[in-house]
Amino acid sequence: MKKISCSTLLLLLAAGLFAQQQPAMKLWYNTPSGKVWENALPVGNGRLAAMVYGNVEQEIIQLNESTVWTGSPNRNDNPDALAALPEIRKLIFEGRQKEAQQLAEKTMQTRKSNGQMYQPVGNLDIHFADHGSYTNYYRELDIEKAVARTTYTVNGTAYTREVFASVPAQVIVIKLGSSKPGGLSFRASLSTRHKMAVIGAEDNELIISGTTAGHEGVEGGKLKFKGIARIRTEGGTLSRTDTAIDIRNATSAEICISIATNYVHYNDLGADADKRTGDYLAGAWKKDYAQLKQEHITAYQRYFNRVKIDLGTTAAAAAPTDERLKNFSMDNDPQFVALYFQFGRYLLISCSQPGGQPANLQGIWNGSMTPPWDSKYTININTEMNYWPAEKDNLPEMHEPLIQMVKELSVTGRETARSMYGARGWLAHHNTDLWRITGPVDNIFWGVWSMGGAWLSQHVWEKYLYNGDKKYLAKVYPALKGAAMFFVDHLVEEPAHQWLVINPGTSPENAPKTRPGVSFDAGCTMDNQIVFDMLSVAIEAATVLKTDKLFSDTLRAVRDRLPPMQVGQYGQLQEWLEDLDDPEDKHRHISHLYGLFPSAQISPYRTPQLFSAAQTSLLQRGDVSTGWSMGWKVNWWARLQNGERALKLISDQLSPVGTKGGGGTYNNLFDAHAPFQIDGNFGCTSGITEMLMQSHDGAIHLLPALPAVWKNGSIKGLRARGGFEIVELVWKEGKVEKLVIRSSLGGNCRIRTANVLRSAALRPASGDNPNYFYHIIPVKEPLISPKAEKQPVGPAPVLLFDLPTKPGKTYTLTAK
Ligand code: FUC
Repeated sequence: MKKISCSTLLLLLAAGLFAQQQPAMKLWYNTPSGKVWENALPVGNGRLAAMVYGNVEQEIIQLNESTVWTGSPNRNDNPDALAALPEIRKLIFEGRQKEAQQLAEKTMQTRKSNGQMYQPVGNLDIHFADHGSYTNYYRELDIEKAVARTTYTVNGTAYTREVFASVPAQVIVIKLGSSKPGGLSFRASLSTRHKMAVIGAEDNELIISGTTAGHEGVEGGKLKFKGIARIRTEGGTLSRTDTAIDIRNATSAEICISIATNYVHYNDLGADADKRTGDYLAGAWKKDYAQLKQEHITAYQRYFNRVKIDLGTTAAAAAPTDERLKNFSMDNDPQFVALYFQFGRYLLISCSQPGGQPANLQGIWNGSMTPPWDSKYTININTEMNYWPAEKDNLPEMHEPLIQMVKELSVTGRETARSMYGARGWLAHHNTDLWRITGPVDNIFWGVWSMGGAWLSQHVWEKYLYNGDKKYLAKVYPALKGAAMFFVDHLVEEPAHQWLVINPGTSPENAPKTRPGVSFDAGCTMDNQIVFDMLSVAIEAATVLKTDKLFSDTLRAVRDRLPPMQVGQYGQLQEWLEDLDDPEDKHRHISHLYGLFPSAQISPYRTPQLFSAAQTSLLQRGDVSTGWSMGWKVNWWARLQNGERALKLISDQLSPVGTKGGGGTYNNLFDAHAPFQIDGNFGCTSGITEMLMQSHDGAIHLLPALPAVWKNGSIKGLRARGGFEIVELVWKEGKVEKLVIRSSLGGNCRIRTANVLRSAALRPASGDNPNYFYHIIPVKEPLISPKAEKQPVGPAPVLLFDLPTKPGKTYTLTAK
């Protein structure tokens, strides 16, 4: 038997004790948030959200409602684009990119709104007069229940507070308790920074009502919001000032917060905010706290409990969350990765619910009236990243708001296609907002990027690859068709090779070193890759739905004329049509690796040269960067089947903000760009999943990028393309021990793994995977610079098995 040292034994004992005493799925702290928003804990129900500070004397519950945005229905196209477009294209093809960009600044960039701002509603402030000195302080966010809790003791009396945001009740609920009967006294009031809002108190209610302002020339005063915080107590007295409610000597109190707006959709503000707020409150008020809490937990766990993860637990897991964050890159704390992974799922459930708004740059949590980048939707990476975990981490319902947004953009973007490009179909540029604007915004360097709608459309198709639901596909098909149609009209022939390219295009937010400040170009690699995927998706969707045969033929003919990917002089995947990459470039965007992830164009098995070139590009760009960039890198390293490097990126990202010289993570585990941006949370959650299971490139790949320190573990409930659910995946000493897989659609289940698996029906795989959801759309052979050295990075050897499945059946495979 292997000898275990004394210290290891102690460590194991501590870990064991910890596992018994403390459920692992909590963020917890021994100190209040103070004034720091990024210390506070987020709760949300997809429409309402709160940041809970857990301060003792002066508690702050910062409130959001997802449709409280500045402005009103508006468009921001620049119709001068159409006349200028031929000249802009000509200048670019002549190599006069700078002049093209200058002309576009005058003619293409919006002269109207650069997008509106997502704003907070205000705060519920709760003042506890005599709680200046306290002991036993503790606060937590239990992500298994979606409840935030604060406890402490003052003069021998234990105080508790709980906060949650309920989906079924559509309110935020707060319970304040005291261990001593009559021991609870506080003053509650609302505050806001909205200029056009009034706050008052009536009976047992604090009330706020107002409208948001205009911004960037778009009319304000139209988006109406209303909020009510209603209080009831057990014992004690209630009194009022004009704007505050005082509770004296109660034993406990409940505060129910209802907020609503008049927003119906991007073009309709016809709802009655007062009635909505009142109706939600009336419904919730009929139930007592225990019932509201139980219904909330049940609704939440319906989603959350689908996935369980165990990467092992060490003694490091016993420390408070902020300590673990500080220590993560030094310690071995695999449970922290599991917690962070599940926190990503918690956040998605809490900020993106069917029927609501998609997660914006901050999800749904924003405390600022002028948030960074307006807290809108940046669709050249950030919004897409928010939804990478949705399907594979078994939260397909949470994807719905994004799918709905694509449908809406496919309407608003039609006019942009027509008026700016003279094209059929639709597009969105690199940003949108609550009003579904589709014109170019912010800055000429990044605004004129016509691919936002097409990238988002990939999500619409991906959803079908997971659910196989043709009725769903038929409903979304018009949006997919329109996004592809736009390219048929918008692509132009470039003079050197007669390839069809996007002109003007950019490689998002980057420019070649030789052209500082000039991002304008034609045929940028990411543009080519997205066009390839968009045309392919429309062809596939039409084929599945048995429609539009002629249109599909047109799309195929166009697709055949797209540029191939190219390997440049340094062995890198070229970012631009010409070999302009700088191996010292550390830019946060590595857009051309879209082909590696989230797309599946680059494969170690099918396109080894591109696979190797993608790795070279990634190595050249380096590791530490903004939070979201590191989150993307975790996914890339997982796709490159390098678990150690993926873990290194996780540890760079899970470092206290700024300590590694880039982004990082705040104490509340929000990702830091910096500032806070939620994309990195979701990107990393997706990356952790990709390390354990991938389902593209012809097969379900088990443990493609497992780092050595996660050598024993299990995951339950992941989803794979083709309607498969990984009911359970268990591994020991780095090898798959057991796989339980459920098939909802039937068909061949091809499994890629490093070790032999057994079950009665399992056979060695042969030929192409006959399962439609795994069929491969080959890309063109790459062009390779004669200067590029051969850099083979072969993937680890793997085995392939085929398992014929029937719908609704579950199969168990084991190593022995
Ligand atoms: C893109 C990124 C920035 C930031 C912003 C919201 O413009 O390049 O880093 O994430 O979106």
